Formats: sequence, C-alpha cells, structure tokens
Amino acid sequence: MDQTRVFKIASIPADGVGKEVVAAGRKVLQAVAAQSNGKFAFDWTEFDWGCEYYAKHGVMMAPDGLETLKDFDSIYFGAVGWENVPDHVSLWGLRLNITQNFDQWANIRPVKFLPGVTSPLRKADNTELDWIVVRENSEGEYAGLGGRSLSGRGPGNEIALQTALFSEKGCERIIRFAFELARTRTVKKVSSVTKSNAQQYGMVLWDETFERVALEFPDVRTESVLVDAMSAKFILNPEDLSVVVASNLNADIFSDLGSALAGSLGLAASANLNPERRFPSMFEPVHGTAPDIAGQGICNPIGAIASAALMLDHFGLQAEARQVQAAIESATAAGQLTRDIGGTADTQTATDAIVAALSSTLAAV
Ligand code: GGG
Repeated sequence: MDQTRVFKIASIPADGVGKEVVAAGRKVLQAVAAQSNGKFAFDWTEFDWGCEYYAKHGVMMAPDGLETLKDFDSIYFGAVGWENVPDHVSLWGLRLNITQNFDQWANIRPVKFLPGVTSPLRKADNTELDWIVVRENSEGEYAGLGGRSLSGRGPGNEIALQTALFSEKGCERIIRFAFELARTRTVKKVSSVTKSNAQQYGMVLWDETFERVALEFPDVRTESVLVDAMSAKFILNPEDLSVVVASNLNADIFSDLGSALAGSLGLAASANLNPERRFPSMFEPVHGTAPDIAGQGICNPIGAIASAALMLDHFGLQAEARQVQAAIESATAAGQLTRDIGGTADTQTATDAIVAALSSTLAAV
C-alpha cells in the first residue's frame, strides 16, 4: 500500500463555543481519516491561545506563535473574544494576527441552505439557493491604519482616524479569485459590491478593477451593486446570486446576513486562504464565541464541521469534502438539529449524527 499522507494541523479552539465546535470538527475529521484505509491521517497539535491565555500571559498567543504555525499544513480555528479582553485587542492579537501575517487574503464563506432547516426566507421553501461570499481578507476597512490623538485637549476633544486601504493589486487578486471560483460553479456569475457613489477613491478603484478583470472572463456574467442595494437583494432576490465579492467589512456583514437567512449563524463555514500556499490557510466557523451558550454543550457544530470540509477540499481531498457536506445534509434532513435551528439535539448528538452519516454518504459521493 502507498504511504499514508499525514496532514499536520494546528488546532486553535480559542474562546467560548470555539472549544466545543473545534472538538466536534476534529471528531468528524478523525472519522473521515479512519475510513480512508490509510490514504491519509491527521497529526494534531493544540494551542491554548485566546483570552484565557491573555489573562495569564498578557498576550493572545505566544510571541513566536506565527513562527510555530508556519510549519503546519493548515490551521483549524474556533472563535475569539471574551469579556476579560477588549474585542479589538483579542481580534487583532490572534485571528487577525494570523490572517494578516500569513497573507490569507481570500476568505470564502459559502451560504448553504440545508434540508430540514427552516429559513426565515419564504422564498427558500421552493427555490434553489446557494451562493458564496468572497471576502477580501487583507486590507480594505481592516487595514489597521489610523490612530487616536488630541486627547490632551481634554474630555470630548479626542479624534480618531480609521483609514481603509484599497490597493489595485489587492482588489485585482480577490476579484480574479472570485471570477475563477465562478467558473467552477453551475451559475457563472460574479456580483461585485461597493459603495463607490459615496466612497469615491478606494471603491471606485475597486469598481474599475472589477470592470477590467471582467473582460478576461467573457463566459462569466457580472453585476456591480451598491452595498445597500445588495442587502435588499440578499432578501428579495437571493436566487440571482452565485459568487458575491466584497471588501473586508462589507463581506463580513454579508456572510452573517447570509447565514442568518440560511437559518442560523451557527451554520456558516469559512476558509481564510493563502492561495499561493506560502503560508498555511486557516479554517473556522464564521460565528463568534457565543458567551450566552458557551460551555453548555448545546452550540451548533455545523459551521465548524463544514469548515473542516473546506479544509479537506484545500488538501485536495474533494471526495471526502463532499462526503462531509453530504453527511451534514443527511443529519439535518433526518431532524438531528441543535436548538438554534429548531431542534433539541445537543452538540455531541448533532456531531455523532454527522459521524454516523459519513459511512452512508461515502458511497454516494
Ligand atoms: N470564528 C470567527 C471569529 O472568531 N470571529 C470573531 C470576530 O469578532 N471576528 C470579526 C471579524 O473577523 O471581522
């Protein structure tokens, strides 16, 4: 038999429900590896970085953490943020530290409507809905440029600048990525979202870059939509969407909107990709730490498990990725639903149902 391919994965559950959903995703991945007949295996290293680590060490991750992570094939992440650390400190200290320094510039966030899960959209009852939000993940409103000043003038006088950065190269690479992704889909269409009527520099540069790149993809339909109009479209005409590409902040908002429309924030998966593979990519559910339900064993593991499927796809294990997605769908269709999507299953039961469905879905993919 050929040698087993071993994928080295850094697991960073971090805070709140991140710990529970990463454990669930690992269980599913282990089951997939066990069924591979020695084709591949996962070698896990867990890091205890996050807000508890901050309480002990005053930093969100080890000072040499990025150096350590570089050697892994990928990173499996939970969620970051807790009440003991200001949100901007925890986010920049861990998640954004990794995405920015590993140039994970493409963040894909599929919006999937699952069988057995009720959507708040009436249209979803009888319309096929399936789209992907592509988030520019390295600059835009998250460039981290700016500062605060003038507090010395006394209360009420401080100023703050938060500057968005749009580079032509940054726009072009994410727009091109969106077009290439659209070419792999049944509906070959890219919707570009900006607010270029009001933001006349960066977003006009984005729009012009979109028009230029579109010329290279005559087989892909396009539209350029303002962010406010796209918000309405998500609700009124979602059947018209296939790939939606937007800046860092706008796409972050759209992915929450999309997952809420699919039934719950707990469902949405994401992949932070360094497409050149100079650095490991990072896979995580879109949702945050959910302090209201953390530690109770009742959170929805699907966002994390679907992110694990994206990781399999990234490893070139396309059949196994489809197998995991099919197992998720088989479990929800059978009514194995956590509370956020109208069921009574706890995290473990929902995870076990997906693991149990793996063997039947293996043959189907
Ligand atoms: N798993 C996603 C996560 O931890 N998100 C925390 C968060 O607040 N993210 C904001 C952002 O990335 O824009």
